[in-house]
Amino acid sequence: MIWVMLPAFNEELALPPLLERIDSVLASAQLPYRVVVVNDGSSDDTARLADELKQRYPVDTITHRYNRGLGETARDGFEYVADHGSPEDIVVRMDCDDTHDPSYILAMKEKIDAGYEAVIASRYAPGGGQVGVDWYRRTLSRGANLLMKVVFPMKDIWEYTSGFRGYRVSLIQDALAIYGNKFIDLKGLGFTGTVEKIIKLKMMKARVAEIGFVLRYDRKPSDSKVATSITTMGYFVLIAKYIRPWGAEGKRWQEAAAERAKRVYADDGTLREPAAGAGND
Ligand SMILES: Nc1nc2c(ncn2[C@@H]2O[C@H](COP(=O)(O)OP(=O)(O)O)[C@@H](O)[C@H]2O)c(=O)[nH]1
Ligand SMILES: [Mg+2]
Repeated sequence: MIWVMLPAFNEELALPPLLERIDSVLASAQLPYRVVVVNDGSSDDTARLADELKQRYPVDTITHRYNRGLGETARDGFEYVADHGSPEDIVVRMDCDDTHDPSYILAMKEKIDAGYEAVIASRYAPGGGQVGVDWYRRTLSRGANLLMKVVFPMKDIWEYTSGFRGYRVSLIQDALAIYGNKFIDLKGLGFTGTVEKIIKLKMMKARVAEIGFVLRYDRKPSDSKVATSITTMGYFVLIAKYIRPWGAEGKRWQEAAAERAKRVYADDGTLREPAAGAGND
């Protein structure tokens, strides 16, 4: 099963065409799927449309009465999939603004089937790029990603900030077992939680791959909801907190993460199948 998780804040224009595209990609590949729309206190028609779309597509909804921001929205979506999914399922989190082409889900699945636990759709990987992003945001984003690469080096990973990623559900289940409510801890800081997640998965020694992806910002029908200044500040908080996880909690995380890596990976670094995800119930 493929779970597609969509954080949605005032996405009435993008949601219906995006669901149609997701269905056309996954149904024609004959992959069973469910979409989880996490409506984050939208003041437009997102809630009504999401309910209506349930009649045509396999959709579950989670609703925040008030806007809580992307961190809490993603957290609730991941917890939902961890609770309702099986360890061998895949969860893909993508933006709900129709700038992420769902056909990349197939390439993500291929990587996960080949033994990776997380796959990042990356503008900076071969074949990647972006259309319609202005010079200021391109530069800011490139700078932030290079900074993250220096501070939190990960082999072959160049895009730490991408919101378009796929994961084995067992990885998310294990991450929640280790970090609990602190899996995404930096909540009110714009998109910081997206980077935090990959840092925490890195601590678990998860095998992470990138695939080239073209961000189609020119397709975005609504304004951006990202506050770049808050997110930039968030990255510095992230560095201070996680360059070396501190204290008793940091030590406990590192031990649990290392124990998990030993359980899930064989000595040659490949996943032990099908044991991944077992043992956390
Ligand atoms: N920024 C922001 N995005 C939210 C919030 N709640 C949900 N989202 C969703 O998070 C995703 C990322 O936001 P988006 O506007 O696409 O950012 P951008 O593409 O980087 O400019 C979209 O799917 C939003 O609908 C929120 O409170 N703030
Ligand atoms: Mg977006």
